[in-house]
Amino acid sequence: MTYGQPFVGTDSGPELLRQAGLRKMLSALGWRVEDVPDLEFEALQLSEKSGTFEGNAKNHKLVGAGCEMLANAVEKTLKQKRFPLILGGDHSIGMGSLAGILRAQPETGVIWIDAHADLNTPALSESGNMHGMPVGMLMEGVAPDHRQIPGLEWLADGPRLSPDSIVYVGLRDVDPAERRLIQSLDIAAYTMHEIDRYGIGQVMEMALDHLCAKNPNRPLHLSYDIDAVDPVLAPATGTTVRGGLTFREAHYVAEAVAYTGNLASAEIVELNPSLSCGEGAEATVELGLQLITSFMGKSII
Ligand code: 5AB
Ligand code: MN
Ligand code: MN
Ligand code: MN
Repeated sequence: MTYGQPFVGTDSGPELLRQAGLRKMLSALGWRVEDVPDLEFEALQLSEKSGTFEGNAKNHKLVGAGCEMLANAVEKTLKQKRFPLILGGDHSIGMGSLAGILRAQPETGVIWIDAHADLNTPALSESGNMHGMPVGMLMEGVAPDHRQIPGLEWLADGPRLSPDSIVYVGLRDVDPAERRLIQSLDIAAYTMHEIDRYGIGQVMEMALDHLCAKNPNRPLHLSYDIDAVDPVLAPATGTTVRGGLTFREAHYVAEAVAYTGNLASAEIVELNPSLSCGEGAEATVELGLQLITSFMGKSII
């Protein structure tokens, strides 16, 4: 998926992670792996805005078609008691992942690691880029009427994410409308400021506690946007923001989530090797692979 944002190349993430040895690494950790082929949804024409909805959502038909396929695949995988490891692609795919997860396991808690809140909707977004909308499109009290948005009609009657079922870690570039929603809905957000103030250890403890205090066995979904990591370490992504997670902070987040034993699904998104030449691209893919290794359960000793 690249249609949720303006740059070409985000869709090569999965192939580069495979080439970098993802399958072998997962097998070495003890996973039995089925590598399903990439989802094909591009038979549709690139769409200009159609429908009567308020605001802007670029490529809504294509993004909607891809997300619908992903939602079905994720729901099926979870119902088979298997672990969907979702490779992006830009973060608009989060809509598909969340929709499928909520259908299979509505009690899921979501950990959103990102420089951005991705809480926009077509009416709120200034860019119209759908990679900034995956959380907003699924959240109770925020989501628009999907019946008005061609390509997204399938989302109209699905379960919604409750504002207390998500925690953000790593935020540092939040739009004014998103900030108002985070405040009014009282969403747990650990920005870079809290990470500086409390340290990543305490932040992850608070974040996981927020999701799991009432239900220690709650299934968790990790959505890892590589732009959460500092652009010095992860330059090959479309929306870099300075002042991000360090190498160890980025890994600590993944390790802390793995140590809960509750991780039920995960996605890594926004790798775009074509946006950085040579070493930067390779380093970003390598970092992505290492982060996957950490949240899929690599133990340090
Ligand atoms: B990403 C912005 N809030 O809506 C918007 O990379 C950026 O998936 C969205 O986190 C970034 O266009 C989306 C300005
Ligand atoms: Mn994102
Ligand atoms: Mn982001
Ligand atoms: Mn991005």
